[in-house]
Amino acid sequence: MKLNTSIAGIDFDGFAYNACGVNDEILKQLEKLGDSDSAAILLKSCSIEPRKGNENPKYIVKSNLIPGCTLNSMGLSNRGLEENLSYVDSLKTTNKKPVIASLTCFSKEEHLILFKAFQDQGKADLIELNFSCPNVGAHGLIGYYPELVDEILTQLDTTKGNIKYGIKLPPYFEEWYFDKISDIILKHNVGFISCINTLGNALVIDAEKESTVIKPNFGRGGLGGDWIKPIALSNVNSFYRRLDRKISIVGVGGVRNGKDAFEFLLAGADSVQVGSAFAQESYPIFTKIHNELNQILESKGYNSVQEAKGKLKFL
Ligand code: RRO
Repeated sequence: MKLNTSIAGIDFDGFAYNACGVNDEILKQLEKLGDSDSAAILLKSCSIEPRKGNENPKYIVKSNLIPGCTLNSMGLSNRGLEENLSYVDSLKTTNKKPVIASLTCFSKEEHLILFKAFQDQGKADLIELNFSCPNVGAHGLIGYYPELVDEILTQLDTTKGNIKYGIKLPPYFEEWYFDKISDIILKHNVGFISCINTLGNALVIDAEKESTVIKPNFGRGGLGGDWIKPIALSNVNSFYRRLDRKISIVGVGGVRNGKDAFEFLLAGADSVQVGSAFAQESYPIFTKIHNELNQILESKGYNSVQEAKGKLKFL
């Protein structure tokens, strides 16, 4: 069975692709994604200027202290706007897969400049605005300030090009956030949402060494992987019930196998991104997830991902 889907009107040949921030900072890694079974190529969030990011150690990929999870405080390391524009250009000449640019910022103005640059270039298939980086101070988490989300989306000039955009959201835990953010999404021309980003400011302690495990920010960073899947599923479904099928939903958080992907599909996702499991299991993870999801759908008598979407039963 084909696991094809579509996000904001762009066709995807598969259901799973890389989550932002994992093996997507330089062209060589992005080209490898092109050669893999990843359904798309998502670039690392970029700022206008290149950034080295935080001090090492800043990324725990595998540890018995957090089995199945990762902890990062990369601090938005990226090669900057010019380099990322050239990556998109190069990937679009060598690849058929959708290429997704990701933008992040320290100010509203930076978001508007970055957005305009990718719109003017006109080569990326989609643009993901990262409103949820947990590692760059209070201002990084735009998603927790609905008025600021509304303001940025109001000021984006979407008339110049026709690239659809979406927003990457932080995990929410309160009903009013889902109501408020959904209203804003429906009010603007948002094509998709990706939820969730890592769980911010998590502290992992090595009891034996009586120490933190990463250096930045008093040892705190974004937690990803197995432990955050229930929160990601709840965010996907909370938006799915409010967005009235008008907006594509990309589920991210703890997807490591076909069953995880199927759970996100039941919750209402149109596709999934794979972060921690991709960091831990590398490029074959996409083939594995697609094969397993295929088997599950076939065994349950579904003929496409669309047939199973949002079919979660409530007790
Ligand atoms: O670079 C990072 O520290 C980072 C980003 Br931009 C993000 O969106 N999420 C994350 O966990 N780390």
